[in-house]
Amino acid sequence: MTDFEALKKAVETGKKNSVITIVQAAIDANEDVNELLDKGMIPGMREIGDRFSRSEVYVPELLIAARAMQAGMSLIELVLIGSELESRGKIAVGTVKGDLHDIGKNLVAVMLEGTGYEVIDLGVNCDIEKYRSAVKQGARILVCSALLTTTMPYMREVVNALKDDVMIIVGGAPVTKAYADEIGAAGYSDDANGAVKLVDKLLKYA
Ligand code: B1M
Repeated sequence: MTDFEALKKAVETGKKNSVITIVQAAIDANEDVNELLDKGMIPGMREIGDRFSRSEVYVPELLIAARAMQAGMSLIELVLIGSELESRGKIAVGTVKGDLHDIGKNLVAVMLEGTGYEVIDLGVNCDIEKYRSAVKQGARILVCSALLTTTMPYMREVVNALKDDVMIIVGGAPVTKAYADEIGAAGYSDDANGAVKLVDKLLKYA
């Protein structure tokens, strides 16, 4: 059984090899990979973020933790999207203009792929034209992620520009349901599982 505290600490302190070892061992033992995320890896990222807020660590430590997190996520991704599912349609995911945080956005993308959606990953720093390009490629829903209070307002611009063409849903640490309602987004969720449930609901799979 995974030692979630050790996994959390390994992410927090950026011990990439330890993260890989712990995650691979859990996968080999057929453990629930969602628990690895929810009880170990995501709390580890939260902890390093809190320490950053208290000026106990700086950007390099955040980056090292992010690399360790991504290394674990790439193993989990192989499990989540390993099975061939019939496509439920195209969903585009992207972090808004000015924002380079992609771990949460990648998690949403992996969960969507794992449940049968075809994901168009627009990456980070997405302007309206980038989101529009996904609509042209047939995306049925745009998922906008923002992690900074300074970049969150760009979601309103995306919604204003594209809401007549496609459904736009929003999320990310500073985003709230009230904000999503205020800007006229089609929906909000506070985590990756919730994003999948929301997409299922909007496309009437649930
Ligand atoms: Co930055 N950063 N960062 N950072 N960083 C935060 C966000 C911050 C809260 C840290 C802090 O001060 N405590 C703070 C923002 C403060 C604010 O705006 N209120 C901050 C800051 C200030 C900055 C810089 C400005 C620092 C600087 O340079 N001085 C800078 C900005 C760069 C830029 O974007 N222009 C910066 C840079 C970085 C790194 C590059 C070093 C690195 C990112 C690496 C990467 O992403 N590849 C980084 C990191 C790692 C963080 C923290 C520590 C962790 C973020 C993370 O990955 N969390 C973060 C602190 C924190 O979040 N506690 C912080 C784990 C991830 C799984 O959670 O992304 O929230 P999250 O995703 C969740 C949900 O939000 C949701 O699902 C996921 C979980 O299931 N979700 C959605 C996300 N998108 C969704 C979309 C949906 C639905 C759900 O659509 C429907």
